[in-house]
Parts: sequence; C-alpha cells; structure tokens
Amino acid sequence: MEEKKKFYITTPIYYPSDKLHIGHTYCTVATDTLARYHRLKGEDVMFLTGTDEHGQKIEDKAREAGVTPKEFVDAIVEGPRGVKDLWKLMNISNDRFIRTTDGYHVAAIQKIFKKMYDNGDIYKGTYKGKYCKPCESFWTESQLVDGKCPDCGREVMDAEEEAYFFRLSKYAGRIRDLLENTDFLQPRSRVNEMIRNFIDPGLEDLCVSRTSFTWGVPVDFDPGHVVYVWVDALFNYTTALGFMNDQYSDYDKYWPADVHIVGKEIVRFHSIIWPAMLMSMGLPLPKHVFGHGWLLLDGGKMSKSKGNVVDPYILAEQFGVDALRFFLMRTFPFGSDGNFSNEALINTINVDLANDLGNLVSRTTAMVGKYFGGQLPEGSAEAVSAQPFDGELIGMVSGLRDRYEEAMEAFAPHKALDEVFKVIQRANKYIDENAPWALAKDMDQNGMRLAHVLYNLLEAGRICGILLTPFMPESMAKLFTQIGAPEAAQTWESAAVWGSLPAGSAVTKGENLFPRLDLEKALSALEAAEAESRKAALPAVEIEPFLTEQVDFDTFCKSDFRAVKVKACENVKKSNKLLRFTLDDGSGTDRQILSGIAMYYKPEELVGKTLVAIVNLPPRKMMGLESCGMLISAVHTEGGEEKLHLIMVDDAIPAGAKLC
Ligand code: ME8
Repeated sequence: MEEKKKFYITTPIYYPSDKLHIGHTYCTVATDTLARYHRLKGEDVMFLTGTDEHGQKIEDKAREAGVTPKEFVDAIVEGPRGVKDLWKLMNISNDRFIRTTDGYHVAAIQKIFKKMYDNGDIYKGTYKGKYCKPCESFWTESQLVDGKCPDCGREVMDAEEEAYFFRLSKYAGRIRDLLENTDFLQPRSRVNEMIRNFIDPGLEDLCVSRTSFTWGVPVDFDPGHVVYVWVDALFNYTTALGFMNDQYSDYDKYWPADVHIVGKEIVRFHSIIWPAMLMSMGLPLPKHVFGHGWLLLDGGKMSKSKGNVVDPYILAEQFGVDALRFFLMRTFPFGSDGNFSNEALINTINVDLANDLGNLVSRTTAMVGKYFGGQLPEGSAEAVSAQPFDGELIGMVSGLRDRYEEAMEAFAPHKALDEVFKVIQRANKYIDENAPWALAKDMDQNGMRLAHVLYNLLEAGRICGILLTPFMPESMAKLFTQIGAPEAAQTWESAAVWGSLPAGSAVTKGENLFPRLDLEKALSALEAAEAESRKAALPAVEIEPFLTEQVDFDTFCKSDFRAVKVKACENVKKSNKLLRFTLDDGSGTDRQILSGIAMYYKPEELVGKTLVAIVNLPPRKMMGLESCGMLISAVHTEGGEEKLHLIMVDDAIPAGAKLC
C-alpha cells in the first residue's frame, strides 16, 4: 500500500497568564481548519498545540494570586473554561497537547541547551540591555521604538546580569539566505519586515538564560540560571514528537514540520531564532512558517491588559461553534489584520450561512420532500432537456475542488471559502432560473426535468459540504444527513467527481442549519451575556481587609455612639451625593448630620427609622451646611458593585440611647 503523505502542523503554544481570547481562538481555529483539510485529503496529519508555561510573568502573576506557579498554570490550562476546555468546545482536533512544564520536555530542554553549549554556540557573558517583561523579550537600545518595546509599545526595564548567550550572529548569513531565497516564511510581506527590522541592522547574539527569577527550566550545569523561555518554548515542536526524550517516538516520522502557524509578533522568533538554533543542533528546518495577522478591536490588538477581550466561550454559546469558526476564517484574510466586531459576526452568519448556504440546503431538501416524497427517481442524475445554466453550474462545481485546493495550499482559507460561496450563490441563482415551483405544476410533462434540477442542486450542496467540512465539521455532517450523502460521497476524491450522489438517496429536510438572527436582539443578548460573565468573574462578596493596628480601650471609649431617630431627611441642593438628616438624639435639640449616601437611599425611606451615629466628632461644613456627627453604615463589594447599608436599630431603642 502506498504510504500516506505526512503533514505536521503546529499552533504557537499559548502563554497561560490569562484566559484565552478570540484572537488566540482565531489562530487555533485556522490551524485546525488546515489540519482537517489535510486529513480530508487522506494525509497522515500530526497537529500539535499546547501551552508555554514558564517565565517571569507567570511567576509574578502566581505570587500576586498567592499560589505556586504550577498551581497558577494548572488552573488556566486544565481548569474549568481553561485552555483545554476551550479547544474541546471549539472542536479543535489536535493530536497532541504539550505543556512545557511536562517532565519529559524539561529534561529534553536541558539536554538541548547543553548540546548547544558543548558545540560552542552557547557561551557565558554579561547581559546588559532592556527587557520587556510582558513579552519576555530582550532588546538592545537600537531596537527600541521611542524607547519602548517594539512589539507591544510598553515600557522596558534595564537589565544587567551574568548570562548565557546564543551565537545568533554566526547564523545571520544563512538566515538571510533562507528568508530571501526560499518560501520558508510566508506571506512574503513578513520577509521584508524581518530583513528590514532585524537582519539589515545586524543580528546580535541572544541572551538565553536568566538569573533574576526561578520559574523556568534550570540550566543543570550552572545552578541559578534558568533557560530563556523562548528557547524552552520553541523546542516544544520537536520534544512533543519525542526529540531527546522517550515520551513519544514520532520525531523521525514527522519532523521537519510542514508549517508552524504563528501570529505576526512572534514571526521573529520563528523565522530567525528558531532556524538558527536548529542549524546549531544540526536539525532540519521546518518547511514553512506562516505569520498571520491580528484580530483588532477598535483598531487595537486585543489583549487582556487592555481590557477589551472578547470571550470565545460567550460567542460560541450565543452563535454556535461552527458559525464562530466560519466567521473567523471567512472574514479576515489570513495574513492580514482585521477588525473584529459583533455586528460583523452576526451579519456573516445571516448573509453567508443563513441566507446563502442555509437557504440552498433547506429550499432544495424541502422541494425534494414536497415534489418527490423525499426521494428523487432513478435517472434524475441524467441530463433532461439540458439548459445552458445546467452546464454553467456543473462546470463551476466540477472545477471547485481544484480552485479550493490551490487556495488552501497557499494558506489562504479565506480564498478557498470565497470560491465555495461563489458556487453556493450560483446554485441559489440556478433555483430561480429553473423556477422548480413552475415545473412542478405539470409533473407529467416536467417531472424528470424537475428531478434533474433538484439533483444538480443536491450535488452542488454535497460538493460544497465536503469542502466546508474542515471549517464547520458538525454542521456539514448534518448537511450530509439531510441530502442523504453516503460516506463514499463525502470524500475528498468524490468532491472532484460530479454525479457521486446516488440519485435515489433519502433526502430529509431537517432543522435549519443556520437560523437567521435578529441583529438588535442578538447584540443585546450578547451584551447581557458578557455583562453576566464579567459579574460572575468577580468575587461574590468582598469585605475590607481587617486593620492590624490596635486601638486601646480608653481611646475606643471616647467615641460616643448614640441611637438617633430620623425626623426629616432631604437631598442637599446641587449635590447628587449628600442627604441632610434632622435627627432626634434624645437631647431635646435637633441634630443635623450630612451623609454622602444619596445613591443608596431615597430620603423618604429613612424618615422614622432609628439609626446609629457617632456624635462627638468635631462639626464639619459640607456644601455650606454644618454636619454634627456621622451615621454608621456597613460597606462591602458584591459582584464588583459597592454596597452600603445604614445600621438601623430596633424601635424599642429610644433616641439618645448610648451604644457601648
Ligand atoms: O506568543 N489576533 O503565546 P501567546 C490574532 N507563548 N492572534 C492573536 C491575537 C489577536 N488579537 N492575540 C494573540 C506566545 N494572538 C508564545 C508562543 S510558540 C513556541 C510560543 C496569537 O499566548 C499570537 O499572535 O501570547 C500568537 O500566535 C498566539 O496567539 C499565542 O500567543
């Protein structure tokens, strides 16, 4: 038997410092779609994803959270709604998941580091320069942009310490050649960026160890040093196959990778540092690195720190996993930046999925049901009184697989979808051109022609369904059931063979694959879900920390707390905070207290209530009015909202009673 073609594809391994957002989901869905496409073609695919769990940022975040770094990353990777849960929800078909804290990986990294040290490519020196903590990146002064990190634009800090260096400069010529003269890095525009920003200014040796924190792979021959997180991270692509470890044994089978899919800000690591280290190790280079663009929100990159994250869980729950996967691949040309918006998502669902694809399937299956009881007669595949538009549709559909394949091979899933949707639109037009409802008026005369028209529509739907499977696996399985396509008519081969659907297949009009959404309603449901989830993410009830400083008894006894009865209460003019209280404090003379609680109480609710006040504070003027004392209330935070309750006491307690 002919050996299957191997295809090894990877996503970046995610940094679990926060929950993942729709930008990360974009990258993984794209990679999954490509992996599924290669499986559809019958290839032996290895699809790797995982998490990159070391580094100072994680160490810092864990300290802030009061847990160990491992506990911190475990919660984000394995915990509810964590990384693994998200990939499961999004129907990501990775064959393997690596965590860089896995023991086999850590041990392999130590061996790899030692090997590059032994061959002279790693040496000890002193690191002086700038460090961007959020990006875990070292920079030289000349690489900074306006004194800030060139990747994220944030402040960098001075760093100086004894460190190991990798002789990146030694590989500058070979890297330039790789970038300029091969198709290693794609799209081509990324090559120009790399040459201009990094190769032309001159490659400097790279600092590859740190001593200022401990959360990393220890350099086993020099205690105190941990391996730079990017060295640790990049080699995941090989250790996850079993390179320098016994955990797996697929290295010889799958390496070199066919493609690493990465976001544009990490192209530098994958197209310069990574090949240089592989050269140093004497290993073959991956065939391609593809640098995709960013999903932007309001023109800026999404990031948790900017607070404009879009939660993929909410989007998938509101609109369905397949609709979300489709939207990400359909809307943003892979390789360019794109603006994410909820409106665009809803519109794409309505236009492409509900109108074009959904309608084609539901109209066709409904008509097969209505006119033929759900089964076309034998012979309906044969041309009956052929019309020019039959040829046009069949011609377009027959060549679709090749056009789609060309786009997918060029890492352009958006172009592949463009081709499929041109066919879907053509097929919908074919319905109108043939007016099946008119043909159905005279079944004796036109019955076979009608059956042929419907067969052509089912065939167009089937072939589009096959090619859409990598994008929307679950929905396309439903489509095949509805049009009655047997397994043999769902294959890649059959997508190039018009007429593969047996004419008498059982067709059923099932549920609408993609119901139409009401834009306004969908948007407000989304906003409500986002607000709910933000609230749920906040601690339920938060109380003020206890004071550690003690107060002696005599001082405490100096505070004169009294029960006071509200005789009158009103809003203070021109203030939206202050209420003015007239109080009976038992002395026979009214007491006036002003309190900034107008957002919590209406004045009329308080009249007649007995409250607690401290009455021996020095009088204060507020908005020109004198306040003689302070009302006591309880405060806490609930679901992120500040709550306040005045202390009210039993009516049995007379005004003026001392509290002690
Ligand atoms: O970079 N739009 O991890 P990471 C599109 N651990 N893609 C986005 C995005 C957005 N708004 N935000 C993030 C790392 N990404 C390293 C990788 S690989 C050996 C180590 C993409 O979690 C980003 O471009 O910060 C990157 O490709 C991926 O998400 C992981 O980012």
